[in-house]
Amino acid sequence: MKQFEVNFDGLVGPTHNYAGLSFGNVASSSNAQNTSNPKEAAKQGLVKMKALADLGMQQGVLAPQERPNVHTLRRLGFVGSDAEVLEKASKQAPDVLQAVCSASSMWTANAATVSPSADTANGKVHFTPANLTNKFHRSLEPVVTGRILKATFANEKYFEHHVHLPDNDHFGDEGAANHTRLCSEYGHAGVELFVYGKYAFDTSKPAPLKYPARQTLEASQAIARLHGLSDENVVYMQQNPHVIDQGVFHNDVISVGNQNVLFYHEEAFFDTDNKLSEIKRKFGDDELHFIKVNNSDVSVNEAVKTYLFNTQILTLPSGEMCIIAPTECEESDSVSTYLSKLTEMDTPIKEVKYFDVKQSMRNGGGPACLRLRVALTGQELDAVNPNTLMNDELFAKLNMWVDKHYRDQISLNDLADPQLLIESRTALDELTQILKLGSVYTFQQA
Ligand code: SUG
Repeated sequence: MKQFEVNFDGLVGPTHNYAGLSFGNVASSSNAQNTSNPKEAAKQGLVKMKALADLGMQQGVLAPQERPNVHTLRRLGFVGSDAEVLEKASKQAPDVLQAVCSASSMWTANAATVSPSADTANGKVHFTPANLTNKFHRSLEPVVTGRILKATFANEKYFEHHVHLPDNDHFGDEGAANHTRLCSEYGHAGVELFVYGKYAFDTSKPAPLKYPARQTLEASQAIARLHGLSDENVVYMQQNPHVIDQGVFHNDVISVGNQNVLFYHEEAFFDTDNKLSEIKRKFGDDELHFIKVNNSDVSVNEAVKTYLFNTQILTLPSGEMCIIAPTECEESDSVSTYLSKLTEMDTPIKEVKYFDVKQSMRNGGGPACLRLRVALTGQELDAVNPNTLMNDELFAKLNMWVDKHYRDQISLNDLADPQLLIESRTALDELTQILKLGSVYTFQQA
């Protein structure tokens, strides 16, 4: 049976900017107010997608969202023409305007949690968009994310789509950023790891003190129920509250898994030894590699700065694994030394490739944030909307599309420019035709 892990990367939207919206995400706060480069950002993302396709990987694209989100401004009481709504919001509520302009849907690791058919009770691939309740700007994503996912994975014979969890901090869900899956082969049943930051209902349990825990245990349990996962194939692990307080706002900033490899920092988890034993027991007899990085090699602070764990671990067609890392890792002495040591160790990881995704990194989004992993069988892959799969032709088309519609620079003052809204909608309307998504955007449905 053919089986694949397909990475669906988020295309960076035309309003990419630095607004400092994510308390607890150090890069987002420290780059607030900087001028952004949307065209460069989109192209950096496309280069990564194309490079992975060229490595022989299956690579997909997920469309960005409509921003500025004028519909939300109207819901908040701003009235008039679109230009008047933007103008009033910029005068009366500039922070709200910035939030509704965020291109944060590019980080598709937060788009949804996905369970492959080998793990689910009804043998379908299950998708639940993340509600992202912890951040206002991100809480605006799930409805349209659901439409984009349905337009990409439309065939009901293979794909099942759920509504996002109730929009409340008790069920705060950040999608695949707090979920990973270990397996011997992508098409075999695996162990799904759900990593939560806090308990929602029992506040006597450990929780971070300085920064928010965005994912709750209760949200993770709800996703496992919705997807029809068996208890024997699920492990719930708590993130170490102290690392959340050091800027590890998602688990994928401190650990990453692929097939039989779990790559993690020694401080990543709470109750680590017990949880690793549970994973081992549930994983069964096949070979399993726990690759632990010690503080003496890379500190938590350096991991947050360089995104050593926000790397993609890919299984190449040769069977060897390769790490896709941001250039920030190459520029750090301790991390680059560690990574070259890692490729010599007795693990399946044999190669590191560095990519420049600095535009995204400045908002706290590394290579792994930019992608949603979907493990598929050959038949399921054939049922995916083929216009969303990367190849030479789509790469050329999307680069031309970016050249045609994107600005070189955006500063926060530009967000109220009604022309930006027109440019953005024109671009997205054309994109839905390139990717053959149908009318997924609210402005197309009016
Ligand atoms: O949710 N940053 C995103 C980064 C998401 C990274 N994703 C993963 N770790 N999987 C966030 O904090 C910043 C936007 C701004 O400040 O303009 C932002 O939304």
